[in-house]
Amino acid sequence: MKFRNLATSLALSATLLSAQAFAELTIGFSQIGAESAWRSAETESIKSEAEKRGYTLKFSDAQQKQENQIKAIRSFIAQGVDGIILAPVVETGWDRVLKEAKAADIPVVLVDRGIKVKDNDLYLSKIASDFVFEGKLAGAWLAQETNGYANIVELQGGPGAAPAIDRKAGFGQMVEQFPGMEITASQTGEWTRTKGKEVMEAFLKAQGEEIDAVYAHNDDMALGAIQAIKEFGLMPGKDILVVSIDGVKAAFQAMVDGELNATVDCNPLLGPLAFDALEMAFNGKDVDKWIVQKDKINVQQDAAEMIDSRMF
Ligand code: GZL
Repeated sequence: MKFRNLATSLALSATLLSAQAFAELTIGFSQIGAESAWRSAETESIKSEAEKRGYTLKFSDAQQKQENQIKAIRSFIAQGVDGIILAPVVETGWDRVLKEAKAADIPVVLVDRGIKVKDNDLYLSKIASDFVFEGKLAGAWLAQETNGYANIVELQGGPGAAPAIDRKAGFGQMVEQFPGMEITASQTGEWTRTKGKEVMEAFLKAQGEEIDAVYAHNDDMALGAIQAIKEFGLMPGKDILVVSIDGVKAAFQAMVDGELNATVDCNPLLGPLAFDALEMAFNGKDVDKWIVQKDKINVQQDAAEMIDSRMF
């Protein structure tokens, strides 16, 4: 059923509408891949919520490639899905395929990352954290922890990804307030433990004990860096402070072990919000353009009492 017709019919006969009507709907979900524990938790949240609400979910794993996401969206359009959920791997290059979805009256909800398009009407809503704020929280914590004096190496997320761009910007805006803090090296670790370890090994080879802290755009890269620091013969969390973002359970364990100092929350459990947004659109209701997730920082001293209640 086409989106506009569906909205009209639902608006006219909302009283007759039963939950059953939604259960007949099909949603396409274009996921980036499975590069991190955070990403896997998000995938599970969306799959389990679709099952709980009785939707048919068509899932596509893009293996980190935008062209695969664009192919998946075109396939969803050809199959006549009722809605699309997109986790966009990078910020740009979406205008054309989203115009095709709009022409087919298929609403698109962005989860966990934003995009830059000429017309923001090309997507219904973005359900994501404020990554600039997350970077600022990490920078503020490190400034306080080091009294504003630190040589910092940075493990960036994937090139062109909104969280990588904004987490770098937010952290940099905070750190530049302190003349004694300097980012001495910054390179992508591609969101993964393996690449994060590899890049940290190179940083250690070049700068060794000059490094006071590492800032990683996600926990998986931080955990790889921790391994590299240990193999280099230094103590992560003590000789080199480690601060990251995501708040996954493995990061809390690293804080319990004294090897990670702090991690900023970033909620991956976006399934309920994504389907709520689509259902509001199906009912002809307005949806906020950005449904922002509130984040906070988690520190080592609280990790032991918090770890068992972590949801991802
Ligand atoms: C953030 C999300 C990022 C996570 C990483 O919303 O896009 O991608 O921080 C993941 O762990 O790879």
